Amino acid sequence: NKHKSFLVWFTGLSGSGKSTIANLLEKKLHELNVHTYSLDGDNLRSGLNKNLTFSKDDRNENLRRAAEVAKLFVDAGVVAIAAFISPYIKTREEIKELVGAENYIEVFVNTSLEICEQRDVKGLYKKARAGEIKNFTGINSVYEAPVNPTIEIKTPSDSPDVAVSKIMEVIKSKL
Ligand code: GGZ
Repeated sequence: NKHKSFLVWFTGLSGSGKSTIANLLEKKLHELNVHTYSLDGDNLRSGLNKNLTFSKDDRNENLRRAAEVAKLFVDAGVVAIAAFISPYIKTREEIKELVGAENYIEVFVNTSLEICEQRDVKGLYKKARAGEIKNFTGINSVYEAPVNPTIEIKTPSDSPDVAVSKIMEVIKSKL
């Protein structure tokens, strides 16, 4: 049961639900005996990328390294799942080029800033509003929404289950 491998790249604001959906997608793929590896700000910024800040240059370097690592997994036959804010259109285009357009599935988790800020799971929006965090995406750093993502998830109207169904619909022919 050898499957093809590719990269599912989630983009969206902090607190948009990227990780929740990515984790549920991973669970679903495991049920289908598909090998996956998940990359996100938490596991990369605490190790490989711990020297990087949230300046534009450092975000781009964070994402470049993430994409290079994802590419290694894709080369190894593993489905790579990446969940990063990845706020710039140009950077996402570079990632697509790096892994190859045929291997790149972009999932835009479209949750409004208002809702992300209401949720404020980690209290970071509050800190950003208070000026305690500089360059916080959506507050004082830009988020460039995808114009033509492979898949767009709208939360909270799309539940995590619905989101995973939408993604599965697109990737099932690749498995
Ligand atoms: C955005 C920040 C910032 C700033 C810390 N801006 O909700 P979280 O906590 O877990 O998700 C955010 C995470 C974003 O890291 P990424 O590697 O995904 O970002 S990027 O793609 O732009 O490189 C948030 C936390 O890091 N965080 N400071 N200033 N998010």
